[in-house]
Amino acid sequence: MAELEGLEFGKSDFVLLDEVIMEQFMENLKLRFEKGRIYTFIGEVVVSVNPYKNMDIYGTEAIEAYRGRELYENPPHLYAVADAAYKAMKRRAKDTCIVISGESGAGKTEASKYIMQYIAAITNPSQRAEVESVKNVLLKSTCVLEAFGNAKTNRNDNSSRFGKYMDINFNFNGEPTGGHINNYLLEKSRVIQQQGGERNFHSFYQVLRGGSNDLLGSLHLEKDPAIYSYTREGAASTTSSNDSSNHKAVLSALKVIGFTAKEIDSIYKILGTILHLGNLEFESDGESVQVVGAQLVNHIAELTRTDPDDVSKTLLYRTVATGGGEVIDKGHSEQEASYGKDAFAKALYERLFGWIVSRINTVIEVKGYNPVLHGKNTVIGVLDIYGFEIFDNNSFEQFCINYCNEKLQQLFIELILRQEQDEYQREGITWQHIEYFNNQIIVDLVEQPHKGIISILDEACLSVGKVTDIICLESMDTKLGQHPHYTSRKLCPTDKSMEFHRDFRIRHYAGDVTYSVEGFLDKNKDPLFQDFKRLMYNSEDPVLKEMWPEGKLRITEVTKRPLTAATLFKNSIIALVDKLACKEPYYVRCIKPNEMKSPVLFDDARCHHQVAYLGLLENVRVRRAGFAYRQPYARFLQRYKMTCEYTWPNHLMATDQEAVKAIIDHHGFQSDVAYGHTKLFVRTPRSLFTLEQERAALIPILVLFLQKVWRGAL
Ligand code: AD9
Ligand code: MG
Repeated sequence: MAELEGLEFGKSDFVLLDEVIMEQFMENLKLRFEKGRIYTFIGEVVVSVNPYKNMDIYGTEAIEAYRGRELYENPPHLYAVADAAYKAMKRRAKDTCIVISGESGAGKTEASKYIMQYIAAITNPSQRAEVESVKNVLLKSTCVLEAFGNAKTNRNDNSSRFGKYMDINFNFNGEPTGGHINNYLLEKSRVIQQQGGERNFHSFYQVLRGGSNDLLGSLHLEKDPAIYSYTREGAASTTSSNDSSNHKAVLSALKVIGFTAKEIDSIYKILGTILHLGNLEFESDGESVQVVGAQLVNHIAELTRTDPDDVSKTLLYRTVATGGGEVIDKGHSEQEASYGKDAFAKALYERLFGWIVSRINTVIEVKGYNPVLHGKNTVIGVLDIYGFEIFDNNSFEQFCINYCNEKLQQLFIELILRQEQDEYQREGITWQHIEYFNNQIIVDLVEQPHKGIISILDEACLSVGKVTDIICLESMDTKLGQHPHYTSRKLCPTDKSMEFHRDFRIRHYAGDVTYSVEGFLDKNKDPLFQDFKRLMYNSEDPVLKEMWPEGKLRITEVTKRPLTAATLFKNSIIALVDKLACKEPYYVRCIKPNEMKSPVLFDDARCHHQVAYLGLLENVRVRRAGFAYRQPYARFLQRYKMTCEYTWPNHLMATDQEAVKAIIDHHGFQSDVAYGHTKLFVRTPRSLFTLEQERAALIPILVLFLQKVWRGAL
């Protein structure tokens, strides 16, 4: 429970609500938002409302106020939760994690940055150079990954288009010794196409608008993003950040992290290649297909350090192995060639992104660690992943993103309950189970082997013969038609809001989303002609070559069918959840106050909806139905001993627990508490209010008394 702020700011912890009902929850949330109090606790969970304006609550002074303090000693803040995770890790040698969730634009990425900044600020007081360097790389990596992995969407100007989980490793002294970043499914379809009003990844606009004339000259690029097919849609849309100055920041961050000049050069050459690929066109004379504009092919060959003839050939032909083991070149149709180059552009970007992440990982990985010499190495994990999203047109990417959010919601429910149950069990206290909506049913709808949507998609992708998106949808309709969270227009003809034969709808925990099935199979299969892989593997640029190791296989050697995109994603998210589940979790639940990015608008209905689906009310109930407040005996005694004559200034009892019991008995709170092995548990906040009020009233009297003692008046 946080230190009581003035009542005009509302309740700083939702467990202090008089009644745990939606009206009171919303009233408190709104009041606090309007008063500029964007954070509120539910016990150890921080509920955060995006302020959409700069707040004067971060930085050195604030960090100092939270450093090493207990949660209830300061107003709610991200720093408080970061400190709690850090303290638990340090004091109890526990691996902890901070999971930041909420829908797109709710403030997760900003929160993760403040948390990282806090952890960096409170560690390494002796400024050891190697620790400083690890911290610096961790902080700078954010800037680079945002440039390459974020983009403007219609929900958020700086939307994360990849999931990020960062482990920070600490030595027994609590100093960071390294880290590791896992990235999850980059939304690579954005490289070639964006919805109206959206942009491609920031990196493209940054290099075009901020790159020096020399750099752009060497890449054969012009400054204007409208010239390039892949950046045209977003060329006119503005974001709150400045592409040109961000380019310089990214360049400097790359250098600080330790990317060599050659590597940086390769990164920009790949961006240039992608932009040129976007402008390639093909024409057919009825017999064969040609590239329009040989100049672009030359640019691509130059930037990728490959032979122009090889580039042309790869764009226009594919090598196929015949049944007899023969290898022939088969010419593409115009459509195939165009499809092939788009797939190549997407793959180039995805590989680039993956390579950047792994390159950062090699710099920050813990080196020379020896558990015998260095003691237990502990970890704080920070998860910032793309939030739940609903667009006008939702495709395969939204399906994956929303499935991932279902999994995280599952984890929240389980961990929050499990954590409580564990604590009561550990402390020898009995408690009553609380009902909550378990979204496992939706998780199963998506991921269940043989029956779930991913399985059905995979089956369609792997079957021989032409299976279209529509045929796949029919299969889903047949198999899932009865599922309470699945609807198709075909099965529910009265629902006019869906297309008759193209859409299906999932009733997600956070709302209904209608997905257009068009493109699902292709995105799931994610094909790329082998010839592109071989072209890249044969590049003279060692960086590029390193990104395409499987290009060394000859066509006859490629036999294994790769896993589909959805299955790969599912496996990675299951692994992520396992990783999180074995750590002590800390939660930040972000809420988006409105759709207009306004700092003053609290849209009641939108906020109400988020509070409901995030299960925040249940969270308060769980926290309260058990015990709203718990504290180790020594700390409780320290704070309230002045309210009881038997404990002030010191007690004579055998244990702190007995002294605490004396305070509780003195106030008549016996029926409101339970005694654990190491902590006191208080059921309702009222008893605590009384103690707090009494303490507040006593402090001035005590101060006066002490002053008199010092002056010798007594
Ligand atoms: V997404 O799922 O990646 O699309 P996020 O990450 O939840 O989303 P983000 O952190 O990017 O949202 O926040 C969106 C915007 O809100 C930021 O670009 C800021 O302009 C604004 N924001 C969020 N949090 C804060 C804050 N604590 N202070 C000021 C904020 N502005
Ligand atoms: Mg984000």
